[in-house]
Amino acid sequence: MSRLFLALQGALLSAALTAGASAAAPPLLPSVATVHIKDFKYHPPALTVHVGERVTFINDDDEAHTVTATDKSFDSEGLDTGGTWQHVFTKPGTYNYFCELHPYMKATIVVLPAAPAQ
Ligand SMILES: [Cu+2]
Repeated sequence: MSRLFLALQGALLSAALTAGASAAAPPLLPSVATVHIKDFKYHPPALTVHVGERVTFINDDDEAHTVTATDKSFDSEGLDTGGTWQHVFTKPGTYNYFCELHPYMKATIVVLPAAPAQ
């Protein structure tokens, strides 16, 4: 095998690896709850977590959706089919959120103060 051929092969391989890496979804971190978006609804529509806890959102619909706080404190931006987004809640409160693409889609997350250490 010529030196040129080997160099070309290496370049192609690294290009393929780079393309694969950018196409893959980021790995999900551990979370206390998962909200599924299905049939233009958030499931569950009401959820309670504690400060510092992470929530996962998964779009199971064929349509794109967003997870957007009415107070704009968080925004997933567009999630395609199978798209995931994770958010850690850092302040207690009641967070109403909706889908920017379908504003009639609404749900709530209540964030309680951090759970006491066990
Ligand atoms: Cu939507």
